[in-house]
Amino acid sequence: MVGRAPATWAETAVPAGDAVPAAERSAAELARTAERTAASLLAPPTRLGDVVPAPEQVEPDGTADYLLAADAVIRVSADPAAVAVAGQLAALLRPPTGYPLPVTDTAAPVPAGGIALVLTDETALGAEGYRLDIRPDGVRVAAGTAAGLLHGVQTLRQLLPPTVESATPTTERWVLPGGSILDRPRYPHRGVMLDVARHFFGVTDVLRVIDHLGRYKLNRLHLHLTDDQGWRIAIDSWPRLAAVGGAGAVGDAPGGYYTQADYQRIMAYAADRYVTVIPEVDLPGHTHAALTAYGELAPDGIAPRPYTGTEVGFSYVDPSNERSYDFVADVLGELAALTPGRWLHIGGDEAFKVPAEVYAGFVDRVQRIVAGLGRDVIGWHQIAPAAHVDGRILQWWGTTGADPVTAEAVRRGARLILSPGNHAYLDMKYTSDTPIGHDWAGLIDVRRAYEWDPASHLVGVPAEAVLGVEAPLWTESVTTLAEIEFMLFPRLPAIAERGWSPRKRHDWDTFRERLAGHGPRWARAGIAYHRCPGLPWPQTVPAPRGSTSG
Ligand code: TNX
Repeated sequence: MVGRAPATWAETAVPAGDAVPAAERSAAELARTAERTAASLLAPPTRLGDVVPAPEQVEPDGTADYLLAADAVIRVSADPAAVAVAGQLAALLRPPTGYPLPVTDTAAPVPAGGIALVLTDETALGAEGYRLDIRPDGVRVAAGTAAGLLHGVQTLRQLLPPTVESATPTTERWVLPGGSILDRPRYPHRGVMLDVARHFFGVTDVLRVIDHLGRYKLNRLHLHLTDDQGWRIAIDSWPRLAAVGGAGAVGDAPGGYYTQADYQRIMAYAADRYVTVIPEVDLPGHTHAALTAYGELAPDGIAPRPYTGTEVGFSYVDPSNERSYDFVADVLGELAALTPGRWLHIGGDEAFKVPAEVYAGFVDRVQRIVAGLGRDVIGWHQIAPAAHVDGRILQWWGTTGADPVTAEAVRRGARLILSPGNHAYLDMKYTSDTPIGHDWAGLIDVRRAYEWDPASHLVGVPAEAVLGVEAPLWTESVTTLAEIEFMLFPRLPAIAERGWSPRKRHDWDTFRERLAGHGPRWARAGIAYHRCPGLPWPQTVPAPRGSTSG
């Protein structure tokens, strides 16, 4: 058994080391000890309740810590999806520990020793829940699904010392705090939107964002694939969309687009991590890039020059032209064929130049095209006035907390994803001196990202209509992966906790402590997080790449 860690990390003394006098140790051993000492000083011992998002139930047992040994085995139920999750656990733990951690699928009913991932028929755990038991003689993650097992694995990762984020072997006592966790999500939809249209981000950047979602148990990646400045997905039946419409971006930035093979790589990577990708083709507005490629869709029939500014609301495909519906059907048809998930997002925001009735008629037709493809439609809340179709979802991005038209659409059967601009828009600046970002929806510091309740946010909308939360990152001013990370961290985990944890577990005072404790993990993982003022960041962490001090 492993001794209990001190109550606060400020009390952590430099480890006494083992019994061998320093003079007798090899230089390599000393170096390793020094590294371990530094690592221990950088991070407090992790407690069972230090998880973000906060688990539903946490029962620490100070007598039951588990020490991961060099010869530990990962045992897993003989199910291909569960075995794949065990492989992901091994892939997370092998680099920092240097341990072999073989995966074996000879799971006994109550496996002894090592880490066991067990599929159970415990229905209370639902589609994504898990139960975690940490005892001196072994660790057990149980879930009804492989997705639940993976969430349990992410919790385990957070409970190990921050050096678990190292890419190379580190000398460390790989201790997990003893006790039990029972955990299930509050909402089924917990997402991030990435705008790859204003600035283009390549496949590897998107895969890294998917990893970030996984850390915080988010399960939807909404890709904003098209906008005035760029069209980012190859469509075989309309090849100039990407070839011509994808050439530019905001300002002088290079354009780009995903080939269908690129897109499928993203789909496969996301699927392996139980993240569903929701592709968005923004219609009928935000379509200038498409019009540069196919002038026949423009109201005046003339292809405009590319647009590299950041104004909105000026472009639209012509709703009175039948070719526009061929275009929509072809594009959405190809996307549906490439996308395993159940949803297609049709945008619908800021079509300021299309009269309301014409707009509603256009959205009606596009919704029927989506239904004809066997998918459920999502649109920004501006599509509310259009007819109801089964499974219709509106994404609220307003800042007022009240909208009778959206509430009425909900009464007609629509459900809601909440992305309130004044809490969940991660393109907003943290403070007025944040170097990138907008402020039209206000300044959003971590506390503002955290303190709102999805269930009661929108007046006239019952809690049962809310499917979950989503944090959009528009990229007019975001140009690199480091800038993406700067805007996401530390606010994304705040939104994740809103979406995952039960209402009763939301608490700013404990959240800010838990969150700041993740700083050393992000630093180790090379995440360019924003060390924003107001959080109790451990002071000794070296400033991470690309972050500002605070
Ligand atoms: C509004 S929110 C937009 C986007 C901009 C964003 C900037 C929404 C559905 N449309 O086109 O990028 O503001 O914050």
